[in-house]
Amino acid sequence: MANVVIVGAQWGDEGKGKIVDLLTEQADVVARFQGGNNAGHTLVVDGVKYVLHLIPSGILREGKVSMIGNGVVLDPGVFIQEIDELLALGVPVTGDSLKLSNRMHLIMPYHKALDAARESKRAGGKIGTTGRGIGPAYEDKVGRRGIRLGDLYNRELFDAKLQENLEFVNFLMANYYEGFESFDFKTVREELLGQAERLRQYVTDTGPWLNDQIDSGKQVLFEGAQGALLDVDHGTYPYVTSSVTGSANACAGTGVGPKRIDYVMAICKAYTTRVGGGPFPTELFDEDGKHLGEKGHEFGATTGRPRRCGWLDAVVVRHSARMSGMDGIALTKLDVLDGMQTIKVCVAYDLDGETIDYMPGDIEELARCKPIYEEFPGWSESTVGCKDMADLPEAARNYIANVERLLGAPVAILSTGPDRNETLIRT
Ligand code: 2SA
Ligand code: MG
Repeated sequence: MANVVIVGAQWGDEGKGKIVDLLTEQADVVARFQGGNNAGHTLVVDGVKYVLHLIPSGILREGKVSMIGNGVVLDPGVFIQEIDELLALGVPVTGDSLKLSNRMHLIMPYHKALDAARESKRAGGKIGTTGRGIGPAYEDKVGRRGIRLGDLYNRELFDAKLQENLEFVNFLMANYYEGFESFDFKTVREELLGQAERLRQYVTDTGPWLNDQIDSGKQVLFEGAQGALLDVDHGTYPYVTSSVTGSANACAGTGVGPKRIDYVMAICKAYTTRVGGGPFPTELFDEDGKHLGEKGHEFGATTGRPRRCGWLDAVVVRHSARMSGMDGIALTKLDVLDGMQTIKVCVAYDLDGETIDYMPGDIEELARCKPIYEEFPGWSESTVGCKDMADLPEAARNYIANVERLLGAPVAILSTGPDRNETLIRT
């Protein structure tokens, strides 16, 4: 009987989707609380592959309610397409199985243009955003000019907000960013109002609804997107996404209090990857890095970009444990390490000759950090599909015990392949 938050402990792509899918079995409601369609989960269920960007994977299980909370930013066009794809695969998506917060902010067509425009103007290091308009949509939210999903059902309010926003955006596009289109009020308005009709059946005030669910004894799984190091406050700023990715946002992003949360499960890949710019102390440029990328199929589910790969970094994961709490770890993609002679885990950094065991807040200091490793013997056997600790090679068990020691939390779940069944659950 527990409400569980799932968060990524690294830079995203830890394999959260699969673990969420697994834990959904015990949940009644699966709720997303931040991010938007910059997330992407690839799920394999009975050999059928599903790629989901916004809708919680709970939608694939009968009798579960999927909820998208106020903290998410919603691209209505992308969302409708996702619904249509699920319907085409025979997955029912109804007002009973899917709830969208009326307080959720919309990603407007101009947010996508602004995302590209901002990247084009950045001097020096590009963020390498997913280009989905996430940052500009959150900017407008915090700037108190954002358009919310519920606004679509109040024509006068919507028209007035759209008018005001377009005036500003078109001025910016014409006078500050060159080569970007301007937006026509009527075109944008009609597109949005058409989408509003498709979405109407799902929209509700999800905060009170979710609290009622919990009051009546229902169990909620809070599904985080991205990872701790992409957190706008505690991540590698400015190389982050524009939302709080830590577990605390499960509350703010859905409208429940912190005492409702019983357990935080951090998803951690047995190595590290990152997409986009920014420091990454354990990044590898050698054969080992190539092995991880190829064997791990490390390409972004959202943009298809190749991910940067490196060894597991315990300094990173301990940082995320501090900001999110970490009752248990789901260690994913262990099988990708199969066949490697030596496996390394970063345990501290060398910063200008000094050993430190934390992540510096200064991005330039972090960029100068050199990893200090502990090394563990690898194993040649395959761990794919392993369901019992006793069936794992001795060296793999030794590696896991050391991971627990270095990360400071128990490995509760071990993922040994992409399929729902390729999972080892420790009790
Ligand atoms: P944005 O588009 O403004 O959020 O981009 C800002 C930075 O955040 C990075 N970013 C990501 N990095 C890895 N995975 C992401 N999403 C996962 C996926 C989903 C997940 O599979 O696509 O794991 O939950 C993701 N989203 C944003 C981006 O590369 C920029 O560095
Ligand atoms: Mg992913």
